[in-house]
Amino acid sequence: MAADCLFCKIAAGEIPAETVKQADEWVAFRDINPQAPTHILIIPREHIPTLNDMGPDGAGLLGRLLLAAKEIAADEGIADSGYRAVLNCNPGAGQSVFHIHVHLLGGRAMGWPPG
Ligand code: DGP
Repeated sequence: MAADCLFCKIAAGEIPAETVKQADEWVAFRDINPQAPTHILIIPREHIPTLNDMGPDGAGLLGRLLLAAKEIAADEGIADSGYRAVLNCNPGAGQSVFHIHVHLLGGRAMGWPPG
């Protein structure tokens, strides 16, 4: 756990969040500033600042985060209508919290390319 990390504190239960699902390795909770009717963040409990900090040994964890997004999309009723699972890396891509997280967004039509 990184002492000054917001998402480490959420994962540890030190800062409240609306948790929707969790497992040994990850926690999923609703985004405080939702960009779609469903907007959930899936974070590893382990502190990893960005995707750039992951090596080949992170492949399993990354896969399980995406599979968690798939399961939660089904729970939220957006699996068939469609959803997006995205991971922003570094400020140029919009990352503002430096503890990796998958955004699960759905419940509305989405454009491409993203802004
Ligand atoms: P990103 O910009 O990709 O790093 O996404 C960070 C997201 O985290 C952003 O959509 C807003 C969300 N967020 C920031 N602070 C909090 C918080 O305290 N609680 C919750 N639930 N979400 C937060």
